[in-house]
Amino acid sequence: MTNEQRKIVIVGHVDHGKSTLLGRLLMDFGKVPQQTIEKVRKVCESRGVQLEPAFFLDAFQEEQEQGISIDTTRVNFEFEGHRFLLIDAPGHLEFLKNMTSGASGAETGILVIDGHEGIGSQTLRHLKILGILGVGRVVVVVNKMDKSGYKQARFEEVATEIRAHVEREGQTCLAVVPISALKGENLTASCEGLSWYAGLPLLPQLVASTTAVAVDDVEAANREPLRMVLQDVYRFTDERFYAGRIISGSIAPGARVFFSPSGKVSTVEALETFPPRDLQLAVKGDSVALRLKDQIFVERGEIVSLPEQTPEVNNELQAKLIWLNSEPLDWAQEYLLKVGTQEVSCRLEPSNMVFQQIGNGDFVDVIIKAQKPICFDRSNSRNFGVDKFVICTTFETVACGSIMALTTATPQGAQKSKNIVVESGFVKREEHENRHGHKGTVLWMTGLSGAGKSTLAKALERRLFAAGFRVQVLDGDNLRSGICADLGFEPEDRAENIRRVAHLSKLLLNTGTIVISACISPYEKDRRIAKEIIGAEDFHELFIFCPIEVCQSRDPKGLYKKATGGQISDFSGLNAPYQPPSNPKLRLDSSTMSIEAEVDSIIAMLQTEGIKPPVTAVGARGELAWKP
Ligand code: ADX
Repeated sequence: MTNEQRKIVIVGHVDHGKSTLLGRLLMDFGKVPQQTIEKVRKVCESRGVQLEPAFFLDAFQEEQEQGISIDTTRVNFEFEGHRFLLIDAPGHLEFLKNMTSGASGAETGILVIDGHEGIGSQTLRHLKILGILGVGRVVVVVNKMDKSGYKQARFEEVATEIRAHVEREGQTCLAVVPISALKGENLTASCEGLSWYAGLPLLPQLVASTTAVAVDDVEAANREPLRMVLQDVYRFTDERFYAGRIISGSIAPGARVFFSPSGKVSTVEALETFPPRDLQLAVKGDSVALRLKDQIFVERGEIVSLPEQTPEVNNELQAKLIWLNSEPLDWAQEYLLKVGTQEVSCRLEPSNMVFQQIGNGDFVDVIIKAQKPICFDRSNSRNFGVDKFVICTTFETVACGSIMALTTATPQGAQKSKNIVVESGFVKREEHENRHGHKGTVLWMTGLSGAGKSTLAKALERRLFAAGFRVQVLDGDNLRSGICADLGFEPEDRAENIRRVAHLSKLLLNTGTIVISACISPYEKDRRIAKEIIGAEDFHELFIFCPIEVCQSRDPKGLYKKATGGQISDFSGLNAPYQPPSNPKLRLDSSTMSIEAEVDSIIAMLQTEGIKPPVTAVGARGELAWKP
């Protein structure tokens, strides 16, 4: 039997048939003993009621109350060898209050709508619940098609309307499927009434739209980024113990750990537990205390991660929030923001700047302005870490939600003078490109200091130059001795550095040049802004990877030595974050690849992007230098 399953969250009003659908799936495909089904059937008969799928679910709930453990909020079933776990997400406030405690781990959600009644405020509420749970992909089920006479026009009407709503919420509508849960129609196969429907029935559609993940795959869980929330630091005699709970990934003695937001680093010497036992690996859910090689000063609230997979740090975040208090949200009030074990004062601002009244149970997109930087992860399909939060007053929890993204100051927003009129009509990029006989583009390298960005940039520049390309390297150190000489290494200065490099890249790109930018660019947010400035089509992110130990042993400029000796603060990878790109165009490991092989991979990538060297006056391209 496969050890994989597909996790799906299901939302929708009970009256719209969510229970009927869950009951039906449990009855038809669940691993429920026949005798249990028979028992329920008999009870129904004795009471003179017909066995309806929803009732079947209720009967289980009753049994559950009597101590038989069938959890109706997590329905397991199997269809054609595919295992499913449907997680029921109720719409009530109690459930939503608890949601910050754990992630569903589901990427896809099912939204059940009564096709007869159509979309109501409840439907939109359920859609927003999916949003807040970080479930971005939705399969909509239009139920009770039997009741609405299997009318195609009615279905299309509901489908068009719901697709628009899903998009407006920033989610993806994977499919809209007409069904009758009561009759079990179009779950596995179409039926006569729905012969006009061209799509897949619900279960094959779910197989097609979702990916199976291994159940209890310890290795996979270990591959998740480490996130440990620090609860306390205990001192016994001379030693400090850093106690907390692991909410993602795993940790073992010998691991190098990074504390955010303080930026402190150390190595784990041992994992201590109470009562004491010999623990060589602590995983998600474990509460442990770390004994570290160094006695570092950090406080409750910090997040422990690996140095190459740090959480983000910012004091402004964008979030989806549900208000959970009878007192409406007060936009002028100061609240307490809690993320993991971090607590910080904050104010809320509506993302759309429309300060409307937000009452109990209302959803709203907000910008959270915290008084000091906090660490967090973004809520996404694989929501692994510190991506949920609660908002409190001194007395109670008043809201909870998911962190969606960082706020980015738009380039226009950063403009000081309002009296600027942008000129147009200059020689166009295509004209430059036509003259030079090749296209321009930007190769944006990112990686730790000492990873080999500058070395690779020089070798690549040579090869491209020999092949006849116009090429320009923008090297971090060199720019910082000129155009960026006023900047340091605090997050704000790095952001400004990267903004300038991005604008320089864009200017050069407009002359049809191949731009090679070689800056650490450690923050994902800054690289994202660079991508926006340059344009996604021309922004090729190259992750020049190298284990920090190797960078440290290379230490070409002696900076690692200085940083570990305490002479440099904010040093990327040591006492300042390096956030590796999650989806780079190329990842080159400079600790295992030769420079030639790295250049070859970049050239091969450019070739697949349709970038060719120019034809020279004698009619040949600079192919020799160009071919990988
Ligand atoms: S970035 O973070 O803003 O992209 P950039 O690439 O321009 O950095 O500059 C990094 C270079 O500055 C490094 O190669 C290193 O030589 C030097 N440097 C000096 N201090 C630091 C520091 N605190 N962190 C990182 N690099 C530093």
